[in-house]
Formats: sequence, C-alpha cells, structure tokens
Amino acid sequence: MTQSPRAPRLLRDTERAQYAADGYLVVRGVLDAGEVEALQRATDELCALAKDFVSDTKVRDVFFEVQSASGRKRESAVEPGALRKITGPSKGSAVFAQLRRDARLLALVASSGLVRPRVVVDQVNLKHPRNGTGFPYHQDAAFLHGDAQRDLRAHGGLNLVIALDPADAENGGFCVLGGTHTQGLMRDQHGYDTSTTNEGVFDESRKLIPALAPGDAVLFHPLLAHGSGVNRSSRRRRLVTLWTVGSGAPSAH
Ligand SMILES: O=C(O)CCC(=O)C(=O)O
Repeated sequence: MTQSPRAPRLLRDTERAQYAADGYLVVRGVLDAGEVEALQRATDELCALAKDFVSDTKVRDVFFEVQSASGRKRESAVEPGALRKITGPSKGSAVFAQLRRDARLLALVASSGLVRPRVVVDQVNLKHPRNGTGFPYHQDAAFLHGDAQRDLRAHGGLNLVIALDPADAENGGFCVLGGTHTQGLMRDQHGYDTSTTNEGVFDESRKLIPALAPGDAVLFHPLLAHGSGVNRSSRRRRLVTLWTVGSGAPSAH
C-alpha cells in the first residue's frame, strides 16, 4: 500500500498573531523522525569529508567553517574536523537539496503570509560538545545580499531553524530576543566578532531559549535579534537554518 504524503502543517490565526507580536514561533515536529534521520546522516557524510580540516575550507561550493578555540573565523580548528558551520550543504548533499525544495516546509512558511517563498540560504550549525562556541546576537536581514536582499525588502522573509539534536540552554540552544523585530535593522553587524556575545546591543528583556526536540523548528522574522551560547555539555547540538524570502506582495490572512 502506498502511503499518502503527510499534509502540510499550516499556521493557525492565533499562531500568526503570536509570530507578529513576538517575532518568532516554536513549531513542534515540522520534520518527522525519518526526515530528521536522513538529515543527520547527510550531515555525518558532509562532516566525514571535512574530517581532516584544520582551517576553513570550501569543497564543491560547500563552505566548511572550523570550530576555533575563540569562535572566530579564519583561525585554526580546535582539532582536525571540528566544525562550527556548514554553509550551503544543499550544494553537496541531495538530502539537503531536497530540503530546500520541500513542499511541506514551503507551505508552512507560506501560511505566515509570505507569497511563493524560496529558500535563499541553507546552513547547518554544529555545536561541538564542550568547545562549541556561541553566536553573538544579530539580525539575519543584515547578511542578505543582491536579489535576496531586494526580495526581502520588497516581499518580506521568514527564517527558520530546525533542530537535529535535542537543544537547550546547556548545549547552546538557539536563543531569541522576543519583540526586537519591531526595532529596525542595526546597521553595524558585519564586522562583529564571533567570539563575543553582543550583549547589551538589543533589548534582552524577552529573551528565551526554547527547548527543542529533533524535528522541532523556530520560525523567526529576519529582523529578530537572536544568537546562542556556548556548548558546555557533552552533547552535540546540530541545527539546520533556512532563510526564505517571498516573491510577491505579502498576502493578508
Ligand atoms: O546555531 C545557532 O545557535 C545560531 C544560529 C544563528 O544565529 C544563525 O545561523 O544565524
């Protein structure tokens, strides 16, 4: 018997209202166990390619950023193959390429009001046990360029992270600063030092680190300030990030 595809998970009115107010929304189980496993395996395969890397390296347009002791880019890895981030895994993995086109995920994003969303950035952030460093607070909208930046401004965008491992405050879980999406874009973010936390720059009064299970997602506004802390635990913490932009006037739901 052939299985019918799972119906997309769409946002309800109350969730859209919550997203608009907070600038983020936690959505549980956007990927099922099989989908998470396929992405975990695909991540392992990419990591195997990088097992001897001691510095940041590009392979077939996939960029492997190593985990340095300070967390800064362009410094040596704490050990061969220790990675902080893989940018563009879809360029080296069919499973990640499929995720970029995933109709259920794009329908979820579209249900926020974004018209014909497309993914413009895909990444995996790996937070190594014990020496995985944090991500300073920042707004992703500051890091888009060219057509993607144009479409973000014209049609809006929505970013999401999807947990591949259980994530919480102990292992450097994803951290959102609720409400900061209403405060505009802070210009000066490119030169930021990834060994710092950028504390005190954005309003941290509504800070939250949601505990995530594999397959859970956080949807967030491209202007929402977010980041994460160091991984002090013995558990790794991998998450996928997808940035989307719309391609038509946002629809009113
Ligand atoms: O992986 C994290 O904890 C933070 C990710 C992030 O902020 C980003 O990729 O923009």
